Amino acid sequence: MWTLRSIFLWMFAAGVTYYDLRYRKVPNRFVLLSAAGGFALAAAGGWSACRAGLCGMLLGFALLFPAFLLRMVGGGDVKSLAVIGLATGLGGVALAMAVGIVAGGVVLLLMTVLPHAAQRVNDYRAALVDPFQASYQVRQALGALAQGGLFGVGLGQGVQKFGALPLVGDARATLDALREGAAAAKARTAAEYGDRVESLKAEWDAAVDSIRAVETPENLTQANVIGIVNEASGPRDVVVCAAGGMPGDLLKLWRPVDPKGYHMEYGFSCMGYEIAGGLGVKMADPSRDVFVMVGDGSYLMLHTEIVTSLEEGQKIIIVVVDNSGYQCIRNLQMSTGSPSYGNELRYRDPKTGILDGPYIPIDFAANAARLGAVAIRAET
Ligand SMILES: Cc1ncc(C[n+]2csc(CCOP(=O)(O)OP(=O)(O)O)c2C)c(N)n1
Ligand SMILES: [Mg+2]
Repeated sequence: MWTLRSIFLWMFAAGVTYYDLRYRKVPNRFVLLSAAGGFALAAAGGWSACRAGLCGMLLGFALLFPAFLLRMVGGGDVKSLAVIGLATGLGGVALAMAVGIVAGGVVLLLMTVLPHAAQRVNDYRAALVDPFQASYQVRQALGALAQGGLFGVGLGQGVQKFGALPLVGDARATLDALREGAAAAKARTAAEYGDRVESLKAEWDAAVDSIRAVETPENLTQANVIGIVNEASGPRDVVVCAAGGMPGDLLKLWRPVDPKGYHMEYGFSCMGYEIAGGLGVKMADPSRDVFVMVGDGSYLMLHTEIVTSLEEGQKIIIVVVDNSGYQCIRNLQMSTGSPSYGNELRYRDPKTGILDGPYIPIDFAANAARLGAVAIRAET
């Protein structure tokens, strides 16, 4: 039968269950509010009910407090039994305690006969302490739920990455908030971590220097060209690139100074973007020199915006690195077990019937000059 008291007890039990599962603790505010409700229920029954309630509360507290001191139960358990006692008196506490013991016994029994289930419970409990090892999945699941309510943020829209805390928000606003928060908290990188980053950076800088250094001027590598162009550019100038082997090499070897000095179309890595994109970059800020780094393959795909740049009177500096074809794709092709085929700019050999004749000597400087550009050929 529904009485005020039973409704109160059910609501209290639901609240405790919710807080315990969600936050693993029962907040004091909730306990105090419930205690006030329990006391009101007792007081409504007159002085004797009030006395019974207070006795129930004391008994509830006394029964579990030693177990709390022995770390067998949590503080929330003690407080909850005290509130139940307040609302129900001595008999209610005894009943709640008996039910609790039986339920605990059943759980213990289940954990003994189903050890893998027990393992999962332990993993869940450990998830916040040790997010890796066996608790990894649980931690990830909690992360997935964290921002999206009970159903998470949705299939395929997870925000967690290995070893990271998920955070959803507008990237710029979130970074600002993090920066302010870190400054307010006076957060500092651990000294050992900073030292490690510094030594790795020094190691990397030395590697870049040696890879960029020209050893055989008559046979420049792409890395050499990147180094030479980088040295020739000013700190505010912009390098533009999109496809081929160059973006990967630029990422490793170019040293940008200005935040706007490095413009890569590496979302789609679309061949042909380079010169047209470089013109756009130049028009966006004519005060900067723009260095378009482009492979011969990409140049062949789209170079006619040279004419547009002349039309618009916008100077762009185009550096074509000619290696006779789609060499990065040829590398991929051969690294997956295929013989070299169709990726180099070669004549078809009538004897073999395939494109394995001599390289086609393409005069890119002449091509650009014929379009009206000032063209310089670097013989290497
Ligand atoms: C429009 C377009 N088609 C095809 C590709 C695939 N693709 C990526 S790099 C590349 C070859 C680029 O040749 P090149 O510009 O000479 O650079 P290299 O590989 O020689 O460094 C190809 C075909 C692409 N990225 N974009
Ligand atoms: Mg090429």
